[in-house]
Order: sequence, then structure tokens, then C-alpha cells
Amino acid sequence: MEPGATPSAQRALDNETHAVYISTLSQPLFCRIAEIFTALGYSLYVIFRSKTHDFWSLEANVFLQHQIEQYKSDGYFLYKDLLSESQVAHFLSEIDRVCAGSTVAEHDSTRLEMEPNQPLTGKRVRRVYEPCTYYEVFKSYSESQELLDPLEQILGPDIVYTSSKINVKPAEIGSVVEWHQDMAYGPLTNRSVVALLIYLDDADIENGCLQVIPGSVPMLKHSRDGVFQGRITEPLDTSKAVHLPGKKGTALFFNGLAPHASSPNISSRPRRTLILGYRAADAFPIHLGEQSVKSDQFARIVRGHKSEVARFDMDRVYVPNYPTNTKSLYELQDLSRRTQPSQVA
Ligand SMILES: O=C(O)CCC(=O)C(=O)O
Repeated sequence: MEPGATPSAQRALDNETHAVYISTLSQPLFCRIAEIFTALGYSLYVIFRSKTHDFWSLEANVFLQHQIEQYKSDGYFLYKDLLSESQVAHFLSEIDRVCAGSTVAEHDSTRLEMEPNQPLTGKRVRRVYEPCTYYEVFKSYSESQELLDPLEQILGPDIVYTSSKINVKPAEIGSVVEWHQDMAYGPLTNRSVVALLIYLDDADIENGCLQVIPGSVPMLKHSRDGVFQGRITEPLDTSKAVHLPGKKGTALFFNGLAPHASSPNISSRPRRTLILGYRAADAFPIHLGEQSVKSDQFARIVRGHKSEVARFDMDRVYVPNYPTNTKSLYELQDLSRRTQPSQVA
């Protein structure tokens, strides 16, 4: 594919090149035979390329009607093969590079969070902070046409990238993620906000695939005694929860109000995921002082334009009152579990 060409522009280019070959066939026999072979070779190349995954993954990144319907009714949908095997391998080698040499005792705590249940020499990382801002490989993916074209179908033409993370969930000690709604961490004026979680390893129940409660859910309470807990604190009917296993390269798109969780990783396999957040440009954070500034520090327009209006579709939102000294969802939930046990099966 030509750099920057859309699949349809590339097809037009391919057709044009064919036309040039055909128009030159009025030359001496010797030249014509050479050209016929060249044309044949080129055609075979085009056919071969159209069968390779990268070409198709660009063409196939369009949400289907039933996926959009499921997103509206259930709050999520699953998208197989969003990433090719080679894209997954590329991301994993970048994660290895970023995490190399880090231990519990010695790591850059502005970039990484380590799993707590290991010795000081332990190397298992829990989370890589903000990959789509700090590392070019992930940044360019977060701004790629491959991702933004389909996202336009659910967010409209003006899109803000909000934040990202890599949750490693390492083998045997990977942390639980308690039931929560992303929007509870940073309420917005409307619900046009989506997270996309991409499995970089095959994920199943044993290594802690994501679980979601389908349906249209209002914002639920995430606080106790006036302090934000980072997890749902009101009674939650988890009998309808679905596990969402998937092969590496599979993505889950879920709305900011979809309650989701994942169990600890008790398997001998990691469950690495890249998670990216986006919102419509007319969904503005409800300003809660310093905390909102912090939560929105990586936000940037990645498609279209800034919005001149804020759109409202939330009747009411809970306002999170964060405890001090917690850097992530994991740390908030660890703190919360000191007074109330885990609710994830
Ligand atoms: O990694 C997971 O299982 C879920 C992650 C999640 O919901 C989050 O980090 O906000």
C-alpha cells in the first residue's frame, strides 16, 4: 500500500497502473511479450498482496451493523483480528523493551507499576503507563486511520484520544480488576466515550479475560463514606456477567458505562492487553479541579476538530472524591480491599 493511501485509493492506483500496461501493448512483438509477462507478474503481486493480512485488516476495519447494534444495546462488542500476528509481535517486542531491567526495587515509577506480590528482585510488571503518549509505536497506532476510521462510526467525525495503558496481568500473580465503570473515574457531559482493549495474548477464563455486564446501565456508585473506591460499591447483579475470551489480536470495544472486571491470573500464561480510550469531541470532562486536569493531561484531538459546544445526555453523575496517593485503578482498588473483599469471581 502506498503510504497514506486508503484501501479504495490504493485500488484506484492499482487499476490505473493496469491501464498503463494495457495501453502500451501496441508495440513490437518482443516488447509486447515482455510487457505481458510484466503485467502478469504485477497482477499476481496485486492478488498476492490482497490475500495478505495487513492489506485486509485495513479494508476490514469497518464495524458491521450488528456490532454497532450490540454496542448500543449491550454496551460492548468483540472484534476479531483487529491486529495481525505481526502487529501483535511488534507491540510485544516494544513492551519487552520498555520493561527490560525493571524490578520491584528499581524501576521508573512514572512509567511503570510493578505487581506487588513478589520479592524486591521480582520483574513482573503490572501496568505500563500511557504508552500512546510516551512510545512512538503505540502513539502512531492510536492516531492511525486503521483505528480512527471505524471509531468514527460510533463517535462521529470529531474524536479526542484520552489515555492508554498496557495491563500485563503476568502469569500466576496478575492482579484482579474489580467491577467498575470507566466513566466513574472521570465523569463527562455525555456518554460518547469508548475504550478499546486489545488482547496481545490469547485470553480465557484461566488467565483473566475481561468480563462485562451487558445492557444499558446508568452511572453506579463507586464511593464509600464519601471517598472514591475505584470500584462499584452498590449491590451489583453479576449473574448476567459474560466472560469474553479471545485470541491475540482480538479487540473489545466498550462504552464508558459498561461495568467490567477481570479475575486474577492464576494460569502459567500472561494476559497482556493494550487499552486505549477515546471520546467524542463534544463530551467534555466535568471539571473537578486538579483531579480533572490530571485525568485529562494526555487528551488530544486525533480526528476532526475541537468542539465549540458541549453536548449533555447524563441526568446525573457521581463525583469522585479521590483519596490521596493513589496512582492507578490498581492502587485504588488495593486500598479499597483493605476494608471490603474482592467481588470478582
Ligand atoms: O485489564 C483488565 O482486565 C481490565 C482493565 C480495566 O478495566 C482498566 O484498566 O480500566
